[in-house]
Amino acid sequence: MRIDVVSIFPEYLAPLELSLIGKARQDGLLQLNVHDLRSFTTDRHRTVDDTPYGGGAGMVMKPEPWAKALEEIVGARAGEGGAAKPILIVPSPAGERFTQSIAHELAEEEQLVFACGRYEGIDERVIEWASEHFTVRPMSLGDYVLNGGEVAVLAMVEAIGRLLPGVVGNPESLVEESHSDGLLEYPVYTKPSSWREREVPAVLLSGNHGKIAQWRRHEQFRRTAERRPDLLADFDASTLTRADREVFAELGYDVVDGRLERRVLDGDA
Ligand code: 6GU
Repeated sequence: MRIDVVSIFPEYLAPLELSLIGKARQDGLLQLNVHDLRSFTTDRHRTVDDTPYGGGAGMVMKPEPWAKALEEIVGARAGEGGAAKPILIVPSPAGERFTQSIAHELAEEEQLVFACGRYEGIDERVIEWASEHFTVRPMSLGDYVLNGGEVAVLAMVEAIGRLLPGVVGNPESLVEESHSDGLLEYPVYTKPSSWREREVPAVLLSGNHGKIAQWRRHEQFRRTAERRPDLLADFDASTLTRADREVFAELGYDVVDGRLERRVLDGDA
């Protein structure tokens, strides 16, 4: 996969040289280029922003440097022949929510381009114009505001990059993790089995792999109900075992038409 990132703070992306993603780059599994938006300006002050039409606080990123940067990035692909439109991801708190399922989708692409806005954002005409050359996807990490797209790009590139074949040493570790099956991950323990008067749950020392698998699954149910009950609305409950249903019943959920339904308790209404 090839990834291009455009930013006025290219140094912000330096952590992508470390750890698994850094190794993936060295191994040639991921080709990652970071571009300084200011190198696409033509004035002496290397201006990338200006005041907003219509007034208001803050500054808006000017269209010309963005067009030059994005043209150079797509232009570099001219002649590659038959390649699909690259995806242009525009990090923004006003974007679609980035999820594990979108990370999987994007990991299948040949090329991703990330356009890091700062200030109040990029002139909207850049987004319109770019859709001629790219599939544009405004993306948000969650419902809070960062100062710019760089930190969000670090998160998205790591989430996508670790899904590329060969990046994570043991691909099995991608299967049993939070959000891989619509549930949060179960708690984990290591030695010593007794630590500051706290014991590792006995089932994990039992050697009974069936029991261990069931305990872990039920811990996933408990955690998800406690921390992220919103995830349970999309959970496919049609294949739950009797023991599974009993755990959900304790947590206040019934299975109705293959879906989990929160039981209405007396006094809730
Ligand atoms: Cl992707 N960008 C910015 N600036 N703020 C955010 C975000 C992205 N996701 C959540 N907050």
